[in-house]
Amino acid sequence: MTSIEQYKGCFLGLAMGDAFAAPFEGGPIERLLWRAIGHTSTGERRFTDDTQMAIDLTKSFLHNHRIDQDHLAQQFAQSYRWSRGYGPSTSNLLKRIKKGNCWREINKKKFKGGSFGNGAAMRAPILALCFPQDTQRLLESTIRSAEITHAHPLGIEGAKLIALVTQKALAKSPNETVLKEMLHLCESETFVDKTMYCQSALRQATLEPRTIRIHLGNGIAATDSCVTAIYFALKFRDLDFDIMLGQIIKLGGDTDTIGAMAGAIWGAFNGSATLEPKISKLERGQDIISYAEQLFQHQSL
Ligand code: F2R
Ligand code: MG
Ligand code: MG
Ligand code: MG
Repeated sequence: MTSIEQYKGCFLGLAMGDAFAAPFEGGPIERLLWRAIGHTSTGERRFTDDTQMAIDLTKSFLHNHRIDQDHLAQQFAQSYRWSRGYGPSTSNLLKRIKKGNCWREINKKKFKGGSFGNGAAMRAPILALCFPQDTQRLLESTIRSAEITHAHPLGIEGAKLIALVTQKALAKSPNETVLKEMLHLCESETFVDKTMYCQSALRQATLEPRTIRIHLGNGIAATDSCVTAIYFALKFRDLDFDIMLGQIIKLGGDTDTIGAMAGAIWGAFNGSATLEPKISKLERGQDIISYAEQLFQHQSL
């Protein structure tokens, strides 16, 4: 039986992985900017687009009891602030929805077939909190959430993998079972290859950052970050959150998003006991706990 602590651990792990690794995302310019705007006026670490979209997804689900794409698109757009560090294509899309454009008419325009960034995957752990038991509903809802901003098949596939692994983490499934189910779900050669690499890497000592960058990736594309995050979460599932995040920070690249996805899965396995003492360092930490509690209570409706 999944516990309230696992729900809180999952949401806090996502927000803390995001906020605590955000200062290390990208190159020198991004890091300099985040140094200037990365704290609240009361000194907490600000979260980025990853957590904001997870909150939006939570609010929309709690309001509709399902994934209503039009409502969710409006929720994303109304929360948009440039200072959360959204990806360029998502940023453009949300600004246009805010001006009254319909998401269905513009979400495939910038890139033919839609974005394959990791923006749909970074909010996907929340869908496992919405649908902790029913895998088919989980995957259908993940597609509906992803389609708004990340209609490209690889953007959707990454999101489905993160949602599935979070659901398996809530059930405390063994790593081998998780990897088998991932392979069953994979549709593209890239995700199959990376999942198989992850499977063999988990049998070895922790890989060097350079090796992970080469074989699994550390970039903003779903194919360069989702399996990377899953590797960290499965490797560190019985170990310390801060040690895992330290390794993700050493990897560089899209640290906030790899931190958010790995953090959420880690928290779904381990619960919130070691994360809650750190909430005073996190922007809106108490709100994050409250959203996790509301999602937990929603299961019994
Ligand atoms: N944007 C950032 N980080 C930079 C700034 C961070 C700094 N802390 C600050 O605040 O200033 N992070 C965010 O972007 C990443 C991806 O998010 P998302 O929503 O997936 O972005 P987007 O724009 O949809 O896609 C990202 C880029 O990928 C390339 N791309 C995507 N689909 C493509 C396609 N079909 N064909 C060609 N290229 C494609 C484009 O370059 C997109 O701009 C997350 O890390 C989030 O945290
Ligand atoms: Mg971000
Ligand atoms: Mg298959
Ligand atoms: Mg990022």
